[in-house]
Amino acid sequence: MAIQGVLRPGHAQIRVLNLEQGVHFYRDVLGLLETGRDDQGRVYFKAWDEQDHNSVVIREADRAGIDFFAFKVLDNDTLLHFERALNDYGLETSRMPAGEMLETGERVRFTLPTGHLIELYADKTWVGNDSAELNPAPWNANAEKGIAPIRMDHCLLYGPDTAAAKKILIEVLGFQLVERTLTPDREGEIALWLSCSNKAHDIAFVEHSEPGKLHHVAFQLESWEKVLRAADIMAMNDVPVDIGPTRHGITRGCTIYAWDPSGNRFETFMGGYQTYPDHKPITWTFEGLGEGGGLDYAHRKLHDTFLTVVT
Ligand code: M3P
Ligand code: FE
Repeated sequence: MAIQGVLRPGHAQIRVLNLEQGVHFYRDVLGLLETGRDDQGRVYFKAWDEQDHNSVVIREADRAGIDFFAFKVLDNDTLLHFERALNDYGLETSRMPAGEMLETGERVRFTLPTGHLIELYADKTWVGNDSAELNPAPWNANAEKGIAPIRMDHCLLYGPDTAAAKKILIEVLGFQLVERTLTPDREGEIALWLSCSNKAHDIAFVEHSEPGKLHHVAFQLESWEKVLRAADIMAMNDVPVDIGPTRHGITRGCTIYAWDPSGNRFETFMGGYQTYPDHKPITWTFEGLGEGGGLDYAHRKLHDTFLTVVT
């Protein structure tokens, strides 16, 4: 088995200002499947082709944003290994008990220097994707409801000291740096794209003075046609679009950035390339992010909202 350690993004808990409006958006417009509600009032969703019980959890609160972002790890030995490695590195961790989130095992939590709460867990109930276990069809009716992404794919987080967060993800959790954008003086890094797999990224950061901020949670689609169909569905449902449909130069993802009814940005995208542990990181200058097309290759500009609108 080649993929070990941290397997993939597992769940994101997102705050919404109105729960039923949030449910309508995530279930009926984005097209996630509702998989449960708990006694804290949280609503759980999964994308149609995900196998585990949940990947997006929403909670009503008086401000939007992200409560935590989690990665699934291989097994419980791996979870214990990372817990100890984080502690040895000097980071405090705590454990959330099994069942605190529906159908989810114990979670190890820690806070990155950027102010983001990150969780690791090994167990979540397998529910499958509603396809036959024997000789399955390539898709089923769930793949056509709303925008219907395949999976929750990655997030982009804004906060201070992204250099320290990068060090933890690389040195403790085994991520690799795939792309980066330099600061205008080229002395430091203003943005980082990191992978725990061979996706172009599983998590990304932009340097920002306020801690714990969310830029977007991203959802993967199968094709450019489906990205354009997503744009149609957004328009039909009055979803405010930020950028796109276009392509990012960075990661090469073909994308739309848009906002949920609470102002949390989300991304629907397809493509991007595969990375491998022997690849070297790609570097962009600050001008490259804007005029060089890193953010928006078609329009080659740094949209104002990119650096200023976060939740
Ligand atoms: C993504 C992605 C920028 C590139 C962003 C890339 C902000 O969000 O999913 O590929 O330059
Ligand atoms: Fe993204």
